[in-house]
Amino acid sequence: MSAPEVQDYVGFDTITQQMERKFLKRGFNLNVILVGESGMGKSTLVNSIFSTHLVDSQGRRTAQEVIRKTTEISPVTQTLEENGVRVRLTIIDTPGFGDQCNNEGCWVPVIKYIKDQHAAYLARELKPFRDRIINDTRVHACLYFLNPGSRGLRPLDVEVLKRLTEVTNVIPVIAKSDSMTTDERTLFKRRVKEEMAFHRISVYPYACDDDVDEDRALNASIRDLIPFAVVGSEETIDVDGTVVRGRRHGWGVINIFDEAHCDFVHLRNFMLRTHLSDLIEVTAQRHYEQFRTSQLRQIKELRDQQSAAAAAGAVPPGAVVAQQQPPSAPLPHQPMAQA
Ligand SMILES: Nc1nc2c(ncn2[C@@H]2O[C@H](COP(=O)(O)OP(=O)(O)O)[C@@H](O)[C@H]2O)c(=O)[nH]1
Ligand SMILES: [Mg+2]
Repeated sequence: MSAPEVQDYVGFDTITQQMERKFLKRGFNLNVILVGESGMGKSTLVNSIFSTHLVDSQGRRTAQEVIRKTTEISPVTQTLEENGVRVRLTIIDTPGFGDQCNNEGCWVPVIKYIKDQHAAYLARELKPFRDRIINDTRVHACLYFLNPGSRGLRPLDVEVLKRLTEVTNVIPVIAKSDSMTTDERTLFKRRVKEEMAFHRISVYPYACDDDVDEDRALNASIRDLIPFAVVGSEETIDVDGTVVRGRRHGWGVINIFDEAHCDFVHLRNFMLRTHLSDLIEVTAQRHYEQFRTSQLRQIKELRDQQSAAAAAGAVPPGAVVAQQQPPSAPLPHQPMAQA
């Protein structure tokens, strides 16, 4: 009797295709928060980055704006599509940030919003019967707009950036950089880098995540560009028969896609082409993980205190019953009601 034919090829190398198919079917969420004074070109920049890929609920491409005037922290979700890949993009605008005479505490609602999303995710994760897929509203990136009129980081920027970098991936940009000369831009970038180093503000991408030489080289070139000097425009202009997206000045046209004019293309490639999945991954592994650990530790400490008090007979029996509940309800950071 002959031996059965041995099939050497098993086929587990198709795992990448299997994962890709699953990933494409599910799609994914990208949540970006905009922080900066009003009039800094936040909405214009976001529309410049994303608008050409917007599709409406029927799957049609639309040229509609992502977002316009804002009076409160307002997330707006749109669907983007490219070659069959769908991204649910949520832009969270923060209105008039730092516009007041007294800006003390103006960052509080922004930080609260970001932590609320972490808390909501944790609460859903800790439910006894978890949803198979948790809708991810965690903020993956914060575009922080620096005023081109300032000579570097203002005290308010330092305060806000210190707090923001603790909870999310911050990408600083110099707003309306067409208002600066190239020398001013270079000087501004250098100052901002020095000040961030001095105040120990670490923005995305983080040096500790440079796993392989390839990442190291790419991330070094990105760190060199940071803060990205951007120019936004929603207008297309005809320049000698070529249509460009840009801004017309008396002396000529700024083409926002021209690397010699600004860093717009670098920022867009960085966010969407090279670091999109890393932004999402780092959010889960670094920022959310830190939040989760601190929340669960606080819950444990609270329970230990209650147990100690109960053992000493200082807590009435009702309180001991509360302590036996699952940890989903008593999160120390309570999220706002979710839509
Ligand atoms: N010079 C210049 N003006 C810009 C730029 N981006 C936007 N603007 C203009 O600045 C004004 C405010 O822009 P907007 O995007 O609404 O600012 P937001 O309040 O930060 O969202 C508009 O008139 C824009 O046309 C830019 O990069 N350079
Ligand atoms: Mg706006």
